[in-house]
Amino acid sequence: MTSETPAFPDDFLWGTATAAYQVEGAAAEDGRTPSIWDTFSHTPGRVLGGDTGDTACDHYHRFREDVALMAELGVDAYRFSVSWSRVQPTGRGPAVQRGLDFYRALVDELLAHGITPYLTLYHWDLPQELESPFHGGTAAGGGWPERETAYRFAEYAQAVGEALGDRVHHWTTLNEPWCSAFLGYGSGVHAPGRTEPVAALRAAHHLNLAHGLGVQALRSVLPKRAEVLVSLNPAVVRPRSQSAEDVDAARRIDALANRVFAGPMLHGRYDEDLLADVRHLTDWSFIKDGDVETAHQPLDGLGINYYTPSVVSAAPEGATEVDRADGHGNGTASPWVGAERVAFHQPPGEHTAMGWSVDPTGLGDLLHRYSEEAPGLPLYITENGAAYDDKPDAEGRFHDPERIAYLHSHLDAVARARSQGIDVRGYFLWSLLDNFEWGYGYSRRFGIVHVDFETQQRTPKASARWYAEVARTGRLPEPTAPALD
Ligand code: IFM
Repeated sequence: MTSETPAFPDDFLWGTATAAYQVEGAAAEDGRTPSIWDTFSHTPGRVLGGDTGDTACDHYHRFREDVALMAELGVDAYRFSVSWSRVQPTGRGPAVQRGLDFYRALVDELLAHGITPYLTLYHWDLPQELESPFHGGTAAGGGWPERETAYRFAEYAQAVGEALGDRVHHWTTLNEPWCSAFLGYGSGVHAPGRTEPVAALRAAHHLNLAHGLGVQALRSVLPKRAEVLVSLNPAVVRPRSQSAEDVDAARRIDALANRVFAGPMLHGRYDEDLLADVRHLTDWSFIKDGDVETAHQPLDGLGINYYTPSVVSAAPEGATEVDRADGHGNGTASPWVGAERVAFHQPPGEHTAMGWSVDPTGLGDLLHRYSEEAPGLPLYITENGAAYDDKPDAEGRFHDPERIAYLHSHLDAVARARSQGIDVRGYFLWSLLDNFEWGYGYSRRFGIVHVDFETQQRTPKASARWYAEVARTGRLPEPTAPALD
């Protein structure tokens, strides 16, 4: 029998999270121009069911209702992202007031309800103008594989910092740069949908550079007390066996999933084995003198997004098809550039509607790993949660016991890591609302609040009530669904 979950301290931060393209809608309002996700989702065959973020949860118009929902839950913080092309429609130049007004109003509404804003600058929605300009703009384009995009990001960071720095004190540069680089330019299951291995590596480097330049830009305009983070989605990579081949497969994936970002950002270096693994693809000459030093900026916290671990092995000799059960969409190209002959295996046991195995030990492992890798750096879980196929009962209520069990087991792992001395300061549940789940459209529901995408009606699920109790008491109630009215 396991011991009782340790309690969380009073100052532990309880939050919920969303991202601009997944919830805002209002895609063409108030001067916003398309991002790469608008273009991608409007391209037939890219997103399940042809779904787009045109309307999403209509958060742009309903944010006051959504903030009121958060206030009812009693959460301390809201993690949201800014749509770059709402603020800088051409991806460059001075910020547009109408775009900023929305975020200012959102932040003021949060503050009025005692909810602390955690602002993420980039959650995957690059202005289309910076990828392949189609508004007759002057941008060179090329997206993240091009160095210029990192400079554009720094300019954007500074503009948003100047506009909102008086009221937002918690900033995140990038969310999950691995997805931007390797799903966007490697497997192509995310926007902009390119399948160019070298471009994916170049993108990874320029995201590292953008992060560093972005931190510098923010620090130059924000008050001293402001905190700057980055949110990574480190993979928990487990070899299927202890054979030398499988252990090496895990090492390769660890390099491409984790160390490619944590190396420069946290340690100011790219590891030799990572560089060597893909030397047949690139000589890495796009890394210029001083880049890794720029990427290595002092941070006030590390955001960790965790959902599921990966089990890998070396692909058997002679196999023509490599198992791509890596939980990242059904693309035929591999996101694991230079490590295409690594097979991914579905761990046994329970799975969420994403097909991701439920394994809270992975979260504990990550917390231990990063507290050792980055001693002294406070950790935040900036995303964790689960998609399930929630259906209403006869009265229209949503009972989601699997999600409650998922949250319970993962929060238990966080509490135990804390009790072992790991400095985890907050937890942001993904997600406040059912929303646009990228290549899966609206078919996967991560919210603790159900959204009817026809009527935009919000209905808190049983998990919302359960989480409210966690946030109120700092303790984990039994993982049984609370009664719904
Ligand atoms: O919905 C996404 C989010 O945008 C980034 N992290 C993973 C979530 C679930 O797939």
